[in-house]
Formats: sequence, structure tokens, C-alpha cells
Amino acid sequence: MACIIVGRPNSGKTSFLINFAAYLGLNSLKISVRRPQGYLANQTMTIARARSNLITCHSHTTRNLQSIKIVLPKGKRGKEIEIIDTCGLAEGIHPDREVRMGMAQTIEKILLCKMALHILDLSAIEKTTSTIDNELYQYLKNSVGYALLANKIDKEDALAKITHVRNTFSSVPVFPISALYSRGFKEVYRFVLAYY
Ligand SMILES: Nc1nc2c(ncn2[C@@H]2O[C@H](COP(=O)(O)OP(=O)(O)OP(=O)(O)O)[C@@H](O)[C@H]2O)c(=O)[nH]1
Ligand SMILES: [Mg+2]
Repeated sequence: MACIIVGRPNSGKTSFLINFAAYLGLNSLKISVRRPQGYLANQTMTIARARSNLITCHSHTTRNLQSIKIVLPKGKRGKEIEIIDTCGLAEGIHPDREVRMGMAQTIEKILLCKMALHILDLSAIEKTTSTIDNELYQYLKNSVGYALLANKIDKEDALAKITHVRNTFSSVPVFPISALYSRGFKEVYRFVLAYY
């Protein structure tokens, strides 16, 4: 059963996927990309190549579901799970058709997954939380294994926003992380492990 990574564009979803895989000991990634036409394209790349090819500072870098498989230390043989990175969800109707298709792919996939990790960019939070983040929270909190990853804690003033995030999303676990510097991953790993 799969674990999906969701959130707004540029929140750090792909950084989390790649650096979490590295944290779990993978040296290279076999990435399966689900094209909107339905077929899967597989590519294998080193962690370093994945970082330089798949992460940018621009929104909507990821436009298709892209997943890797990892093995959790469960039972005699271990338990394989798929972790799926997604096209970020944003308000409004995006002018680019590929992005609209990507967002539709994300929404369609969410409830087919056993678990959802919702990445929130702390540096983008102001006084009110975004509509999309609230909608994801309302949609997911009672339906799948769900946690919020409050990302970019390495940035100035980010840690001070954690209490606000915990109050806003009060019925789910909130893990402060830095996807860039692989901080807070031990707690996320424990949460995933306990759920499977
Ligand atoms: N300072 C800091 N920057 C981060 C962190 N995580 C991600 N970033 C940066 O945020 C930007 C977006 O990261 P991505 O991993 O591509 O974000 P994404 O959610 O996959 O973005 P889209 O695919 O466009 O939706 C990049 O410039 C990353 O280096 C973090 O923990 N700290
Ligand atoms: Mg991405």
C-alpha cells in the first residue's frame, strides 16, 4: 500500500522524497513516473542526480506522480511500500493544461493510498493558513493515515510558527522537519513504521 506526499507547490515534497530515501540508506532511486496518458516511465538515478534534476526553486516542477519503493524492516522479509511524490495543489484554475492534469492525478490518487504525508512550508505561512492546506486537512484527517510535516525549520522564524500550526491542525500529528537538511526524519520514519 502506498504513502502519498501532498502539499502546495514548492513546499518541499520532492526534496523530502529524495532525502528521506537517502536517509533510509538508498544510494540510487528507481523512479516510476506516471504519465497522464496512463503509462509508467521508469528511470534510475543517483541521489545526487535526482536532487539536481527533480528539485528547483520554481513552482510546479513536479507535474506527474513519481514514486519509489522502499522496504521497511517488518516481518521476515521486510515490507515493501511505495512512496509517491505529487504535483503540488494550488488555488484557482492553472493556465497550463499539464499542471491541471497533474493536480487531477494528485487528487485522484490521494484516497487510494493508505497514508498521506502533507508537507507545509513554514516560511510561506503568514497569519492565516492557505485554503489548500486547510482543505487537504479537512479531506484527509479522518480517512487515511495522516501526518503534517512542517517543513523548512532551518529558515529564520520557522520554528516560532510550529505552535500556530499545531493549533490549526490540532487533530493530527505535526512533525517539524527540514527536507533540505534531513532534520526530523527519525520521527517521521517511526510514524510510518508504526502505521504499516
Ligand atoms: N531552506 C529550505 N529549503 C527547502 C527545504 N525543502 C525544500 N526546500 C527548497 O524549496 C524549493 C522547492 O523544493 P521542492 O522539493 O522542489 O518542492 P516541491 O514541493 O516538490 O515543488 P513542486 O514540485 O514545484 O510542487 C527548492 O528550492 C528546495 O531547495 C527545507 O527544508 N529548507
Ligand atoms: Mg516536486
